[in-house]
Amino acid sequence: MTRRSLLIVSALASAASALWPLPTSLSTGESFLRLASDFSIDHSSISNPPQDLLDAITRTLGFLQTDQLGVLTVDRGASNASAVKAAPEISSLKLSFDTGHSGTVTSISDEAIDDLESRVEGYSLTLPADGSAATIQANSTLGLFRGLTTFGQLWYYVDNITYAVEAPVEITDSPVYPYRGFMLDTARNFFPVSDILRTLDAMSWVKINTFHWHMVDSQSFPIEVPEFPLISANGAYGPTFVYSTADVQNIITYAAARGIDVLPEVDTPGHTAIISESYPEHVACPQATPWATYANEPPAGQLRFASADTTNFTASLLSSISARFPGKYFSTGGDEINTECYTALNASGQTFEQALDTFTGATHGVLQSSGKTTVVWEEMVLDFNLTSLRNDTIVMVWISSEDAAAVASAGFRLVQAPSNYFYLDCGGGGWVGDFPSGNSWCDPFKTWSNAYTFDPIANMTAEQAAFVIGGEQLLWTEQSHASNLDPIVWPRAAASAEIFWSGPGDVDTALPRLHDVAFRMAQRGVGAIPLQPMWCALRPF
Ligand code: CP6
Repeated sequence: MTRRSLLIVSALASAASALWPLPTSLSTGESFLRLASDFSIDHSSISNPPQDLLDAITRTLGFLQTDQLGVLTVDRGASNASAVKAAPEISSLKLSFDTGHSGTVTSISDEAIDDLESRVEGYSLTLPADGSAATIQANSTLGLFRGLTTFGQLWYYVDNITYAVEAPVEITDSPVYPYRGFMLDTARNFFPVSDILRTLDAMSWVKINTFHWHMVDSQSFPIEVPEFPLISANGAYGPTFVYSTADVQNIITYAAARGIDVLPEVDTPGHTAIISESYPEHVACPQATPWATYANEPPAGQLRFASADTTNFTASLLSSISARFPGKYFSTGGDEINTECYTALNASGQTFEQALDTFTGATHGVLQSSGKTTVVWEEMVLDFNLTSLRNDTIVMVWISSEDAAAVASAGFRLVQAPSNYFYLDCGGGGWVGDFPSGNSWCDPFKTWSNAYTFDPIANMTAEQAAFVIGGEQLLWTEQSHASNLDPIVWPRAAASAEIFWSGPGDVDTALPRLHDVAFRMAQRGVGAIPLQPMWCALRPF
């Protein structure tokens, strides 16, 4: 037997094969268990359970009947029919708070949008082998929810039997990093709300807690802003390609009930050409040619950030949009600001950096005064010396993982979103005929295992590492929309979900577990792709 086949065989016989992300501490046995036909999840020790927790319980019970063997998956012990049939039955999972819990019950939704530092996501879980009740205990509603998610990964369903293969199970679990995200660009191509909701479900199954929503860009402005009605009327791809205020609310509520905070992004002052369709006075060099001189992607055009009027307009636009999001964080972008386009402004006497500093101070100021913490792309820290950038700003490192140390040294908390590991869209080598060649960020395609080898604190001192708050995989959507959303994202985006919950892992032992993630996603209605032919798991070589 090769080393590889040994790994696959041993993974089949290990409960760790089913869990993603791996818990902090896990012990398993080798006993089969079955769910009794009257199995229930007992929340009687929680007074006034919030509706979102009750709904999560209902969904968990549903998964126990949907995660059927037979598609994308392997035997998982089912062929041992006698062991399955003879297994002890468990009839209850008891949820309770830790003895230290305050007794004040909030909700998954309220806790999901708390400050990152205040979020409590840990839990402990036991699954005894003798059929006595399983338990999940946590110090928060969000923790109970994370525990339910893990519980749902312990079971398989076949021929009307729901069974587990490795009781007893004991888990104590909490995330290594507070920020675990996924970014979706809804400006290059539009995604119907239902596709976003399905993505949120899949995110929650791997304990991703932040939906970084890159809502708008130079190509389209699909968000309805009641105070600025022209902006989506003229800026969306069409009247049906707009997220209404009700749609946005629906997305926020759906996400929060699944432990996910929405981090909205309105990229400024670059990536804003589309605003010229509604407010031409605020956009410099619209449609300038050749576009490649004035922007990294067509069309050219960015906010006149040296203008006081444009600065006020932008502050007011950001304030209107941010008021509809209950979370604490708001991204103002700040990537790929074009200097040629700035020069074309002929701005009176101010340097690029002075103008950007004033603009940033004003736009961030209005967000901060309404209680938001601002988020920016790395250029705002590494390319300029902006005195107005408050030091509680969170910085997204994207150009290269090598830039993280410098951001940390500058004293900013950072999210790891490096294009060389975490960009999900790369592989086509460009999307429009004249896209610059040799685009090393985006080539080659990032496999799940490439993403999975990422070390969040590589080449950092302990002091720098303390600034890393987490990471995310990202989908820029020049080449995707609803038709290929699931397959381009899943299960690959689960790679960072595990790295930032559990810490870096081992690719060989991750593979069979990720195969299980893909299987469950497919069974639950998300079009995850297989990572290998089924043959590899059924007939280890
Ligand atoms: N759009 C915006 C993009 C990109 C960024 N910002 C991007 C840059 C390089 C690659 C992929 C995407 N399309 N607004 C960078 C943060 Cl390779």
